Amino acid sequence: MAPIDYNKVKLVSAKHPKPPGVKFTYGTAGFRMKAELLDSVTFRVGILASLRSKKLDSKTIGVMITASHNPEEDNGVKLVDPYGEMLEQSWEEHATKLANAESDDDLVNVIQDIIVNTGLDGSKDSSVVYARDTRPSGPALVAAVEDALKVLGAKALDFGVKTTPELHYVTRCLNTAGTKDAYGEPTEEGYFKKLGDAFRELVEQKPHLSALTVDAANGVGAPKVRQLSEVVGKFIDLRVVNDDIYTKGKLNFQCGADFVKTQQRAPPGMNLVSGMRACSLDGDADRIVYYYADEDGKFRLLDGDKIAGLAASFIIDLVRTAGIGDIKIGVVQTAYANGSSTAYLTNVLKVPVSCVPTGVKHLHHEAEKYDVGVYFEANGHGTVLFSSHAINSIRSAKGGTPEQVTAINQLSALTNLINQTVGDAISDMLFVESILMNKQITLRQWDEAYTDLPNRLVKVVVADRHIFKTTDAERKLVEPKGLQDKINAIVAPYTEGRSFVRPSGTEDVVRVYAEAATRQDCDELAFKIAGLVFDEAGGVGERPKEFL
Ligand code: NG1
Ligand code: ZN
Repeated sequence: MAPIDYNKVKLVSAKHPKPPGVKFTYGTAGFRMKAELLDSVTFRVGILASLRSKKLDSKTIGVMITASHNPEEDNGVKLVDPYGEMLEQSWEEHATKLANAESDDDLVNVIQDIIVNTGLDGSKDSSVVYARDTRPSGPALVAAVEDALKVLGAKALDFGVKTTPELHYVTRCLNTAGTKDAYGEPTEEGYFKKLGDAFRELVEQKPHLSALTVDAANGVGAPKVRQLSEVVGKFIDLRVVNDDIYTKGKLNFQCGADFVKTQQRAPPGMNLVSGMRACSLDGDADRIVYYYADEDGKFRLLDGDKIAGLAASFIIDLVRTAGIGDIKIGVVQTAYANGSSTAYLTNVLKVPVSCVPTGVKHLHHEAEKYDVGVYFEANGHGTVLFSSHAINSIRSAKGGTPEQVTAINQLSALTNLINQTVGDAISDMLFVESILMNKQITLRQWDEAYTDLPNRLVKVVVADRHIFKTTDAERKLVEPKGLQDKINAIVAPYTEGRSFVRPSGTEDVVRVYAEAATRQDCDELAFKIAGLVFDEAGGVGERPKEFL
């Protein structure tokens, strides 16, 4: 317990000067940009983490240094709240103000404003746990966080090189240790043990499947999947590729979940042949997509929507077999979900589906409204949340028949296998594998649930993406005025046509999404809308040739 020494804060802050003229925004994934611009930001996020901890009775706050699927030269930093959730929204504004304070004096003023506005006691103890992915810029940014924690006298817990979901996990474990909600051992061993035990429970009696090739995006997932293999290797043969975390320039380059999803092809060099089972993680291992080649060698993607469908159908069956009534199951998607997936969930599984704006926090909050809330972004980020009502019902359920007992045990194992804090590629992979093993189905059989509508995502570079304002979970533009009517007119003639436009929260671009009944129609629609946006809303540079 000591008051904040503002003179010391200024002295240390002088070693982490803000690059003049740069405007930082705490977006959907924290701060994210070229790593060379992030030193002052990361220092200040360290300060904010300590303040947040002081505000929350000295609970431990998490800081993750990663830029996920972005190129290697980027980095980013975000805060994790005590139970592993994303930073509370009202604090995003404090983060942005701190990051944009031009001078050391301004910084102190902003800190004092935050203290007054939030009514926190600056002399309280604080505790922060931090981790980073494998980016070369990571260690220097960690040092900036450590400088901040030192000057504020915060307890600093270095969790080392970890996946983003591991950091969320450990934050929750640290804050629930010794309570009735204890989430697990606050160590990496504890994380793997929790997943491994639950996975064993789900698949122990089941015949094994063929090997799974895991593209680790040359990122932190590579060593972690290998560690996982030591725990679950008896049940599943994991073959890690794109595991080079040391050669400069390889992270996320022509590999990883984002590459596979956006390019709709396997990473070059993988040699995906018919019969092979494969998946790709992203650079911080919080996203996963599956894929295979059909009999003709054609690439087939099983993205986040497909995972949501598989997960929901499995859980619905288990709840039914277990005979646990009064459990409301729902699925949460964004506008990027393929129209066929929404139709499958609604018409075949007959499960309620909500659509929310892009960004994990929106999905997470909506999923909390269900007893079992399945949420996935099409890009492969997602998880399943179990409410305390669901967990209590599962724990207290007593099965009569052997089928009932098995279903109850499996549901119980799922509550441990699935990361309740955030989408987690490693946990999701084990979840998918356990379903496939239980059902004894191939990727192709999983894929047969429904056929994706052809879809395309196009980026448009504009002078100011902030002029784009959306409504209806980002499916309609309100501004620039009149643009939505023009989009509607272009979409109208296309069979099963759908398109929407929104500003990206992580890149300085506007995204255009389109889907339609055929690949040709879909591409035509996407490039017509992209052309419209470019022409009418301040397109910058040369008009891309493919725009119509
Ligand atoms: P933006 O850049 O706001 O579209 C992207 C992804 C999101 C989410 C965030 C955070 C798409 C179309 N968008 O957001 O789903 O994952 O990054 O990483 O995939
Ligand atoms: Zn990620």
